[in-house]
Amino acid sequence: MSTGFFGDIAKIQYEGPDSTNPLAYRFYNPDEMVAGKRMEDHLRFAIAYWHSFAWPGGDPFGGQTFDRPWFPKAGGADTMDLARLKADVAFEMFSALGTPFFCFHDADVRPEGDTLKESIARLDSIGDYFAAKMEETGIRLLWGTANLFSHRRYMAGAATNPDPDVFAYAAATVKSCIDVTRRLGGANYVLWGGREGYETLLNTDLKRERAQAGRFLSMVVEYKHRIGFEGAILIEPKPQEPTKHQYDFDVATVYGFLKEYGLENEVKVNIEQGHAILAGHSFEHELALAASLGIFGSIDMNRNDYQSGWDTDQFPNNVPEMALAFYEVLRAGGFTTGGTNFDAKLRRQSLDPQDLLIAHIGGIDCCARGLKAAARMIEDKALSGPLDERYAGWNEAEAKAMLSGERTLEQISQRVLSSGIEPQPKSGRQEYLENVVNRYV
Ligand code: XUL
Ligand code: CO
Repeated sequence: MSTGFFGDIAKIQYEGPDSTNPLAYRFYNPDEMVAGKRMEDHLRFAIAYWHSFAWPGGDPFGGQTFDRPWFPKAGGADTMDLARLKADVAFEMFSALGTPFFCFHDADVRPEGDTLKESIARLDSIGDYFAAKMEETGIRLLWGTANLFSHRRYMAGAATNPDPDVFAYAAATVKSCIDVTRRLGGANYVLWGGREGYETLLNTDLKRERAQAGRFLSMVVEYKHRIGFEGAILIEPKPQEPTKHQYDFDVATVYGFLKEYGLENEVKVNIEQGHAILAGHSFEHELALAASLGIFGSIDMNRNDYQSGWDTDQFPNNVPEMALAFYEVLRAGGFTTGGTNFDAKLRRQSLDPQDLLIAHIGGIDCCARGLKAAARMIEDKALSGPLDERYAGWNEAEAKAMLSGERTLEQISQRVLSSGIEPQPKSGRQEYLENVVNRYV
């Protein structure tokens, strides 16, 4: 039985690029083959529970703007009945959009209990409720995660808290979230360290806190193996916000951290577009680096405002950016356990139920266009051809010998001096390449 929240909605259909129907896909056609694979299997879209169903529309200057039937009434209690209504509406939206996956934090889906025991019992009960809906609709869980940042107990961090009781509470919470993720067949488990960082070194022992984080992550990995959870463990880098300095700043920092604790073959990254921007990188830089380090896992899709300097979590609407992002995803061999999670929220004035659908439809179409452009660039070797040419000198025997360890610095010096090598600068052709990309988008 429908909740009626979205009115009379039917499943969103693909109508092609000429459609002007705001409730239709113009580019996302799940069964269409792109580079040998169905579009749905390439993109593996997921809807983030928190932004669409748990966030009330607040900002630092004002509270709730959204009026949702599953939000507690002013002064009223949050209840399991409301949590189930929220789940009913969420699955109605997943089904209408035809997106194959969803993602959630514990705190998104159940009201906090008076004790951890009660919170976990509620999470397990909603887990059962999800299981029935997943069975009925075929919708799957891309990843589960724990909210270790909203409650005041986490104000000084979770794993990196100066208080070992908070570390323990966070460990017990993560265990419960991995358990429910495994029970629901989740493809991954994510750790985003929103408060794993610090505001000031005046009250922070950085070395100790990083070691705490290392032990915490090691325990998560050990537990995963002990219970036979087959999903990937993913860290989601972010440089700051809410903390001033976050320990898992970007992909490179996370890789160094994983190496330090011997976890580089156990843990991958969930890269978010907006977090990459906050770190002063482009999304494609973070994707390419993760792929080159062998830790590319999944993506959180959104767009940040380029002026405000905040994590604005807007729906993606820039096709050239998506084309370059999916170009890196395809070059990395595509997703295995990962997918494209819309970690994106409406603007707080977008009050209507339809706004939720329209935002996701636009974001999905933008990614689909980007993917198709990326696949064509790869097929035509539009960028890889010129790239191969640029590095062609390295195919020569002498060049190979320099990299393989067969030459010493002295031998190379001798060859350069005796043959009088004078390197000839060649154009990097950036504008030409930018024009090539624009042909495809
Ligand atoms: C916060 C963020 C989180 C993580 C999951 O910036 O991206 O929503 O994706 O905790
Ligand atoms: Co995210």
